[in-house]
Amino acid sequence: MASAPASHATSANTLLERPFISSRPLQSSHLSASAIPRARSSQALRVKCSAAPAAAPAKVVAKECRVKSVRARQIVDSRGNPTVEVDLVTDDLYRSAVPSGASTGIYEALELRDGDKSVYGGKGVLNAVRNINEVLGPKLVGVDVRNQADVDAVMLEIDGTPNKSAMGANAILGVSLSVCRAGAGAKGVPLYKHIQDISGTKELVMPVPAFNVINGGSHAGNNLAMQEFMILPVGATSFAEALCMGSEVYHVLKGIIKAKYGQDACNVGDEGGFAPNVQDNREGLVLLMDAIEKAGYTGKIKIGMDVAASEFFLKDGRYDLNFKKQPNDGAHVLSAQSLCDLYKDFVRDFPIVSIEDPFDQDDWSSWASLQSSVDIQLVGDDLLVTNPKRIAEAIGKKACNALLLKVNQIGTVTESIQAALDSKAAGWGVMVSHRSGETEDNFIADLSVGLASGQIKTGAPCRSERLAKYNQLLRIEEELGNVRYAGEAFRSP
Ligand code: 2PG
Ligand code: MG
Repeated sequence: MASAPASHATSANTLLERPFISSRPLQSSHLSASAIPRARSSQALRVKCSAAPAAAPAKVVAKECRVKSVRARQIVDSRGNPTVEVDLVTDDLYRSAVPSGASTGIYEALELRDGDKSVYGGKGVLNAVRNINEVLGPKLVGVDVRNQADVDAVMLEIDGTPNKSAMGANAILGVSLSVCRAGAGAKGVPLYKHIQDISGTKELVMPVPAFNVINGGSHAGNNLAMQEFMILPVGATSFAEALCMGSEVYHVLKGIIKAKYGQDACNVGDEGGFAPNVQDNREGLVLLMDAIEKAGYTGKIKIGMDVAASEFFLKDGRYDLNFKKQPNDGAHVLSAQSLCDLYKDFVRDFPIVSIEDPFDQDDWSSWASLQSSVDIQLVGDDLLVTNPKRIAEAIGKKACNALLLKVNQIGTVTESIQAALDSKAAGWGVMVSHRSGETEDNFIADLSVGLASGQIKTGAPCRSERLAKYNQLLRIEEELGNVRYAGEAFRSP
């Protein structure tokens, strides 16, 4: 386990004396080394935690803003694999848990696993837990949780690596999420409101949910190569109505799949979608169309896909749409150009509004070629890994026009917000996303509202680790009352 160099204590300690500046939108400099606060006059800067921040609503119940303790433990996620949970205490307890992907991008920040094959198949996270309990946690005792960017910068400095491999992105993220929750608690505002403040978002907006109702790729034991077949109720008038529409289509789809392929085709994949054993990806789209029509929502529900093409990219630059059968006869291997043509056919024949990861994470020219020939949303997931540097590269190369925002790909709340802001500034869409391995943590629901991302994908309307997020969105919509639903404007709400 890595231990923190002595000099890092200075940065954490100066944070104890840093004034809280309310509603301070993030700047790109927040995570540079120069952004780490320097010691100033020790008297004047000490924060009064009982004082309400200037921009807070009148009814604020300001709470303790200093970290008293940070304690992590190993828990188990929706796939039965260990993950990190963090309890951060000020005068309340703020608990967060870290998600985990299966179709992970090679440029993601490092998820620290113990690797001891005799325990949890090597997937234990006890080293990440220890890094929190023995290194990060003790350094953060006394810091002001309202200064999210500064706290995250201190953790980055302690880690000291470009991909968070010393502490583990799972360790850093668990703490970062809890700091954000505690920041909201200290200000006496809901989490989405705190996120709105620190991101400088003008108006809160309810996102369009992208329900992943047919699972393939690395998330399901069927023959489908493409990973996610999603329905987006853009014609709803509220999030609650969108959830109702999604749930109704989901159940109609179940009936169609049962009638066509039998009962066992209704088993669900990692994200709660059905996993019928079909080979042809077009068939997945036809099933969605049938279900949407039978449920009476033609025109009101559009289609999205996550191809997760990095999973079936071959060394020779082609794509194997039968990658789950090994060895195979190569009959389903396509050139990048043929795959591009297939997408264009799909877009012509179906109401597809969004395609994620249509090509491999390094196949930049194929991305740019598709982007220049279709009008729909092209979402970078493995391509961008929620990393402001990869986003800048993609903007320059005109490779895509939307960000998939996954907090654990980058590892801090601050960098996640920065990724969203950079993407919006480029005129892109932003889809907040879960991981295929999830927990009951619902942070991303508040994140999507607080950032006004306009879109969220967090699986099918089925399985509690998915519904934890959708149900939180119902609560937020109820609490806000007269709030706008992104609807057709989901790409630029
Ligand atoms: C994706 C995600 C979430 P995973 O590819 O978008 O749906 O899957 O978490 O396995 O990367
Ligand atoms: Mg993806």
